[in-house]
Amino acid sequence: MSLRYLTAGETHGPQLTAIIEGLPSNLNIDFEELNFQLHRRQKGYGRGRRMQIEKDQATFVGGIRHGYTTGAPVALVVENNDWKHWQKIMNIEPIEGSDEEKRRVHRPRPGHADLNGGLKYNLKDLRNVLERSSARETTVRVACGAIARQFLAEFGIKVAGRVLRIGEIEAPYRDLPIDELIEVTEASSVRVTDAETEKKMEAYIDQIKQEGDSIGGIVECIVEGVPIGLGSHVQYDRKLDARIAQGVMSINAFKGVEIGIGFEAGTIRGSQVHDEIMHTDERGYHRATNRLGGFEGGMTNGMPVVVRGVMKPIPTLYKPLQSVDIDTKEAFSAQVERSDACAVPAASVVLEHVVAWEIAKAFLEKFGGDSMEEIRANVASYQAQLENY
Ligand code: EPS
Repeated sequence: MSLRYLTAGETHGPQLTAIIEGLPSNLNIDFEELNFQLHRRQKGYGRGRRMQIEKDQATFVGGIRHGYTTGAPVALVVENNDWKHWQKIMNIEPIEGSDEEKRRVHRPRPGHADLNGGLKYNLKDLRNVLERSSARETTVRVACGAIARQFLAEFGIKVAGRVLRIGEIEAPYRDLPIDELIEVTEASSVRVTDAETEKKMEAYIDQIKQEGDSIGGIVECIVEGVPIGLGSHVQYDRKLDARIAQGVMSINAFKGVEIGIGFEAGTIRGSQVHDEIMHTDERGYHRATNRLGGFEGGMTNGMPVVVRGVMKPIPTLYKPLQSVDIDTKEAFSAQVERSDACAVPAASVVLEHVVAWEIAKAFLEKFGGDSMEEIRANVASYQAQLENY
């Protein structure tokens, strides 16, 4: 059975819940490290007031005993502190009260799921759509990804992320060793690698916020230590780069994904794109460059996996956009809602965890076993096969 998870929960409901199926037994879970990843997602310059209310922590309610997975489904919850302000509005049982008291939403925000979801599910209160479509859900996706990340770390695989652009401000690209990249971006309020860009981005976000607007950007994830041969060329749904692309596109507000140089590959010649093959006793087969971002034929080639994604500006704006009231069909200017002016640094953390998840899933498909011991033995045997090739 392949690794999978499902999530449930609303942004202003009591909690978010995830069930993970397919983890091997005897994986040691570092709870502090997992909560640190949740904390990283909450940070970043440009976040709104909600992040001051939440202190995300995962509580495990199944599948782990004395710090180790048992092979059973892992169930976890992250509570929403903000729920205490929303108990009546989000009540599960029917309650008496006016539309206002229930904070019924009848004015869809352009760029959100509100209108499509309302029409599709025949819901006259668009809150039923927006509560679930909120990016709050990425909290538990990061929790699941953080477990994938700990699994990958057992095999020397490391994951890093960074912000490449926020609106008009592009960060200079610094090629840093992965540990340094992790350290430097962690110290930055906008997850970039230099202080000058950080200052420029902060000032830019302030300006955007002051103007009642929001801004998106481009983020990158790098995964190092991935073995050759995860994914497969033989079937469309086994190509790992394609599965990563799907994962990335499912992150709230993401509108595009690139592997390696991505779209630039359509603007330059083949001789400038493809990575030449080398071999040394020390490194075995490797590539002279890594323009293809660690993938050829839908399979990893042993070079770092490099994935980029673009996030559109958050659609909840203080500056109103034109929309139509679903009760009256009359035009109105969307109402003001609490929001983040910029969530790009947080999105970079989400990207890391979504990519880590897909890689862990493919890793388990290749080296699958029911326990960590069985997987380790399978990895060792494959490594011996590569060495004798
Ligand atoms: C979000 C709206 C804001 C964000 C939220 C995503 O929440 P609220 O409606 O409560 O102000 O803070 O993000 C999170 C809560 C989070 O944990 O990232 C949206 O509409 O997508």
